[in-house]
Parts: sequence; structure tokens; C-alpha cells
Amino acid sequence: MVVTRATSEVADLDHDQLARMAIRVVIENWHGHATVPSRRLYPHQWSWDSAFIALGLQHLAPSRAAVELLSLFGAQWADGRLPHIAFNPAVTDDAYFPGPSFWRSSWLEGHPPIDTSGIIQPPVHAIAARAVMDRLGSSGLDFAARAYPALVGQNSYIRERRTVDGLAVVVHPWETGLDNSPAWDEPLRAVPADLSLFESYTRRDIDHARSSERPTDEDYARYIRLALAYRDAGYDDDWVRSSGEFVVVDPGFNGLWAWSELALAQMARGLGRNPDRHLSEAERITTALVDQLWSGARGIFLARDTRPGVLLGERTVAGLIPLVLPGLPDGIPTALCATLTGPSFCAGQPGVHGVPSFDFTDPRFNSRRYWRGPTWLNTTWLVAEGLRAHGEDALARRLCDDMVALVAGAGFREYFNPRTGSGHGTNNFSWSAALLLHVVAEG
Ligand code: 2M8
Repeated sequence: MVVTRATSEVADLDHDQLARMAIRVVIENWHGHATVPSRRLYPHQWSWDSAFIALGLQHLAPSRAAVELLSLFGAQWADGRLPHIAFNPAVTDDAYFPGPSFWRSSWLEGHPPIDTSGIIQPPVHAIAARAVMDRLGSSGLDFAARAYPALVGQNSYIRERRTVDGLAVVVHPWETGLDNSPAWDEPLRAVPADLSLFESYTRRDIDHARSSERPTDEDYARYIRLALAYRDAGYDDDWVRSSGEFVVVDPGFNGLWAWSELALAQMARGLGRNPDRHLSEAERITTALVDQLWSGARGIFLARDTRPGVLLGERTVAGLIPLVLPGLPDGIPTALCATLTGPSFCAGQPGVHGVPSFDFTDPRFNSRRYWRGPTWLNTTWLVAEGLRAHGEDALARRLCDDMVALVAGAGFREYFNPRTGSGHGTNNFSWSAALLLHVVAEG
């Protein structure tokens, strides 16, 4: 594959200086035992953010990365679910919507010691925990002994409470991490957008970011409705799988779930345990992913809406994430690389920065609106990891160069215009800083 080098300035950038700036961001966003994604827009601990943040923190202070993850595991529910937000009690309820009084986790029997949301996010934590375990040296096994049961609990919850036909379902767009992806437009059409909800609830996100870069009020009303319904059903997963209005199988979530089982196998080995159940689980999920979500015609993994039982045709970056799996059948990695470098994503091409979150050729592509086109550093890094898993080192390197160039050009923004490199969303965003540290440290 022919890969163009990133812009020539990349070579001249002072990586040490950027790393120092990144350290300042993650330190400023640290609140004693965890890192907020952003002081104003996201003033609590977010689940998958913490995993990406820990990958960066391991280079600064591995013990801090360990605390970040263990702090999140302290918010785990008795059923194993790792909630998507662990609320900081020092922050007022109205600083973020929906806050603790909306989710009402403390009303539940056996609730965790702190307030949390009731939904989950992609299980990327074992990847970070394995890296932190290795980085900690002699104390790595003590950390792993504490982290491993929480991670096993997280994946058991997904397997036992959240699967349909062997793959994990998400019951809210927020559970995918790619909240506003155009892939959710069709399933969300079935969810009424009741704008009168804003008589009782106030969006806080648009106080801190431009509304043109955030979800519309209609979509936000749907998010509120879905979360309220799950909450009012007592976060009952039998109910939500059979009666929820949004029950979707996401290739990104499932790809990361399988990948996390491979990381758990390595942690199990380190702890002197048998890794086989993790290896066979990774294989089982990979096979189901290929059988149910691979589209040879589209050259990408697609999401599936379980309610009508149909594949959703959108090409999104989530469909490229299963590339992280080394056990994909022959032909699929090559086809994914062709899609990644082809007209939908143009990765590695001159004038394109990182991996756009959505298909350039779709009329709904939007270079500024949250998850509907912009490049994000976490998904670009995941695709780079996938490329490395399949020997595509030159393109992986190019994507990491792009990550550095984007930050050098626009700062630690939440997301970036894939064509111009301009920064959007919030500033001083933690995973942008942490992943910059990670790719710089890993060379
Ligand atoms: C965004 O999601 C939150 C809801 O969870 C929001 O928009 O309020 C997403 O980008 C998500 O992937 C991310 O984890 C979160 C915090 O950075 O922000």
C-alpha cells in the first residue's frame, strides 16, 4: 500500500514540547483520583475516556494510571456493569446534564458507593490495564490482582445481560461512545423526539460548546427519553432487550469486547491463571462479529438494528475498529484497509488528517458536528493499532503522525476537521492529550 507522509511540519515538531503541554492538560484535569475529560463540558469521570487517559498516564506516572482505572472500578455495580459516568460528589448536580439526580443510581438496592449513570461504554479498559500492569514493573501484579476481577465482571455482565445472538447490544447511542453517529439516525427514527422534555430538563453541553457542533435538540430529546425509560424500568436488561426502543449491535463495541478478552488472557497469564476461557471467548465473539456484521459488499463491519433485524448501511469508523482483532479471517483485513484508504475515509491520503468518524461520500458527512465526520484521536489510534496488528506499519505510523500534527496545529481539542485540521468541541480534552503522550512515548 502506498502511504503519503503527513505534512512536512511533522518532522520539525518538538515532540518533547508537545508532550509537556499534554502533561499539563492531564494534570489540570486530574481531581485527586481520576481525570475529567474536560473541566467544563464533562466534569466527572467517564468510563472509556479513563481507559484512553490511563494509556497516556502510564508514561507520566504508572501509579497514577493505576489509580485512574481502580477509581473507575470503584463505581462498578454489583451486577458487573461498569457505568459510563462516575460522578464527582464535589461537583454540583446541575454542572452536567444528565447528572446524578437524573440517573438515580443511589435509589437502587446494592448501589455502588458513589453516584453513577446506569448505562455502559465500550469495554476498552482491559487494554489499558494490561499496559499499566506491564509498565508498573514489580508492583504490576498487585495492580492486576485488583483490576482483573473487575474486568472479568465487566465482560461477564456484557455476556450474561447484554447479548442478542451472542453479540453485545447497546441500548442507548451514548453506550457506543460515537453518540451522534449517522448510523443511529435510522434506529432513532423509531424513538419519539419529545421537545416538551426540555420543560423539565436543561441541556448543559451547549453552554460549553457550539450548538452547531453538538447533537440537535431532537436527538437530545431522544437520548433523554431512552435513558428515562431504562431508568424507570430499574435498569432491567431483560426489559430493555425485549422492549427498549433502541437495541443495536455495534461493531466497534463488539470488536473492543473481543480485543479486551485477548488482553485479559495476557493478564491471566501474568497472574498465573489459565487464559483459555478468555482466548475462546475472543474467538467466539470474533466469529459472531464476522458472521453477523461483516459486509463484503460495503467492505466494512456494519451495525445491526435488532428490532427489525437489519444491517445499517452506514460506513463509520466503528466498522473499522474490529481490525484490532488478529484472528480475522483472511481477506477481511485487506478489504478493511481498502475501505480505510478509499473514498469513504481517504486515510493516509494528502490533505486528510487521521481517520474521519464518518463516510466522506455520504451526504450527511459533517466535518464539524460531533461524531458525524470529524477525526477523533481515540478512534484514529484504535485504527492505527488495528493496522499494526495486520502488519500495515507504514499507514499506522502515518495515522500516529497525523495525531501529533493535529494537536500541534490546533491544540488538545476534542475533535478535528479531517480536511483542514481545525479543532472543534471542547479545549484541553484529556484523551487527546493522553493519546498524544502515548503515541509520542511509543515512538
Ligand atoms: C461524549 O458523550 C457524552 C455522553 O456520554 C456527552 O456528549 O455528553 C462522547 O464523545 C463520548 O464518547 C465521551 O466518552 C464523552 C466524554 O468525553 O463525551
